[in-house]
Amino acid sequence: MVMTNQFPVPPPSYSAEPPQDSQAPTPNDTVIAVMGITGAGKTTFIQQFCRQDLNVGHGLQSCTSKVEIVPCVMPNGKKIFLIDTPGFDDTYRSDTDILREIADWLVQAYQFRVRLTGIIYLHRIIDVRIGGSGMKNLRMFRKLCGERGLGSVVLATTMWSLCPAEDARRREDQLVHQNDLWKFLVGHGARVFRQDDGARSGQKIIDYLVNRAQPVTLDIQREMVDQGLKLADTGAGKEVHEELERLKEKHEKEMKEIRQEMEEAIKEKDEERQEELREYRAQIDKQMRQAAEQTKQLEASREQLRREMKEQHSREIDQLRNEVARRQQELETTSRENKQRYEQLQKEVQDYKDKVNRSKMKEGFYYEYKRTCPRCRTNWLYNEQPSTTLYCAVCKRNF
Ligand SMILES: Nc1nc2c(ncn2[C@@H]2O[C@H](COP(=O)(O)OP(=O)(O)OP(=O)(O)O)[C@@H](O)[C@H]2O)c(=O)[nH]1
Ligand SMILES: [Mg+2]
Repeated sequence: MVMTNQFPVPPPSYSAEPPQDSQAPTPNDTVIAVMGITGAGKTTFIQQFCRQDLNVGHGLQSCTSKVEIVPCVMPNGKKIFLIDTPGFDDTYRSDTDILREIADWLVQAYQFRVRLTGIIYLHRIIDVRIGGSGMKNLRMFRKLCGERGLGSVVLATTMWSLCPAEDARRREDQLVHQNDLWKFLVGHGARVFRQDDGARSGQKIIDYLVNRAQPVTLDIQREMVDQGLKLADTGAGKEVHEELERLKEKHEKEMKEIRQEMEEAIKEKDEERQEELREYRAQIDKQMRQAAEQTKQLEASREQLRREMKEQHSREIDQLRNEVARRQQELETTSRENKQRYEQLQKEVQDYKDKVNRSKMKEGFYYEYKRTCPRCRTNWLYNEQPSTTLYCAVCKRNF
């Protein structure tokens, strides 16, 4: 069972919402968040423990688009909660959306005194270099966590079976020793593991965090709850905000170029070029409006964020409920139609059986052939057409 963000025991000092799901994490539970770039293997990692089908991606697009709370029972019977998170640079959602989703969950958890036992940051060892997306995820991860909680962080590499061991070891070494990669995190207490043996290596990671048992408060939780900062003023928020500013500058530059090119196209009476530029301008205009909307959304305080996320989640839950209702209806219609078809087929089978019987009854009639002995005039009856010769038992001779 996958839950949405709900917490059961509101602490007296906060005006949080009432509990809605008794299975949601409580302050005494072990809760571990799994983060990393899209396709790093977060959902696969979690699926190994929870014995249920989660949404594992098989294409190039991002798969997990929401924070999902997955209760898992470990082989030793201990129940823990693993938190699946969407990566930044998602195919379908903006970084602002992802940050709002993650920040809202973390802030709520902190308000309900549910603290993370640890965070696992996954990285694909098959990646030859860490591209823009990987760097962004790493930066966001650092900003969300801050320095103080890094002792409860595990940096783990996945997909060892997909590349030569020598290459993998070299890349791992580079990750650990390169300044802009994991060096800082490792230097502040993060531990490096290999997720190279499915549930077994995964279990070692979980055991390490559980045994360490040092719940962590992340920077984003301190910033938004203890310091009352708006999302845009948190470290992670600033990171996204800066990128939106860079995007804005890029858009403005593009608009300026479009205007210049448009003037030339008008001068040259180049209608085709003008049309192309109009379409391009409409596209940039749309992107500018979306970026402005995202900048506005970053301005949310934690209360405002909670309100908006609550509305968003309740819309999403409504949509999911509608989907359930639609499929339920389809199931009932199919089952009704199948029942009708079943009954119809049953009737047809019976009809055919009756026909067989009736046909057999047709064959059940017999015709009596009567032949008379030409000599003694005795009448003889036959079920089947008698042969041309007639034997008369009275005369004891053939005719
Ligand atoms: N060989 C191998 N494949 C893996 C491993 N981990 C994940 N995969 C595969 O990688 C693909 C992506 O895995 P996911 O678990 O969906 O990745 P994710 O991090 O949840 O991705 P998003 O939900 O998009 O953020 C899937 O096809 C998995 O089967 C691993 O350790 N080894
Ligand atoms: Mg996933």
